[in-house]
Amino acid sequence: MFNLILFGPPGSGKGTQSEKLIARYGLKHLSTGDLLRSEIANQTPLGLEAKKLMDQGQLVPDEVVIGMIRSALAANPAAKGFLFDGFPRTKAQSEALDALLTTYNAAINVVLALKVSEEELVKRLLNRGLTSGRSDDTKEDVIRARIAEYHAKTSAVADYYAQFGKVVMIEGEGNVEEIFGLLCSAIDAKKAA
Ligand code: B4P
Repeated sequence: MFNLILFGPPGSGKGTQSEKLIARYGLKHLSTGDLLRSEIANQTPLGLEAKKLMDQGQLVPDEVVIGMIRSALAANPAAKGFLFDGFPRTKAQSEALDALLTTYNAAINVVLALKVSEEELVKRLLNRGLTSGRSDDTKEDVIRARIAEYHAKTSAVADYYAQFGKVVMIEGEGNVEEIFGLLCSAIDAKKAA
């Protein structure tokens, strides 16, 4: 199995690049943001609770997202690898993911961390908010709160994986194809190592 984490702040291109990477490498895409939005669309109790937090730019509790990932791994026994998009977002989620993968005799092979300036993030997300129907993309104060959550809780994920030498920083500003090329080069180098 080849498992990768696409890491970065909100709006850094994780969702955009994930679509292209899964097509190239045949990985199963697991996006906790997409899983949560599907719960919201189905108006499940979990979705209704998650929406309140997401609309304020806050993270959903660790137990909830870890449970979703546990189920998704169990539901895809034939996957040749996973691309984790937007997960893990806290150190506790990182440790839980490592423990879960160990039960499948697997591990995270690489963490690709997209680097984008805060002004560019805000610009992209407000722009997406014009068409996406995502309520967390329409208000600048909510977008800034998401970025603050990222600095407070999520940037620790990169530190956690850096201690195992698994993090590769990728310049996340530029055109989508150029950035995709940088990501592919990093994956190919890791696979060849
Ligand atoms: P997510 O769904 O993960 O979304 P995101 O971080 O906002 O965006 P992403 O990074 O995927 O967007 P992309 O750049 O592709 O999270 C939403 C919320 O769910 C969180 O705030 C949280 O509340 C909750 N949540 C999710 N996972 C959780 C977890 N593990 N634990 C707790 N809570 C969790 O796209 C952004 C825009 O940029 C697009 O319009 C795109 O077209 C554009 N773009 C992309 N690349 C570009 C480029 N190179 N140049 C210009 N524009 C670009």
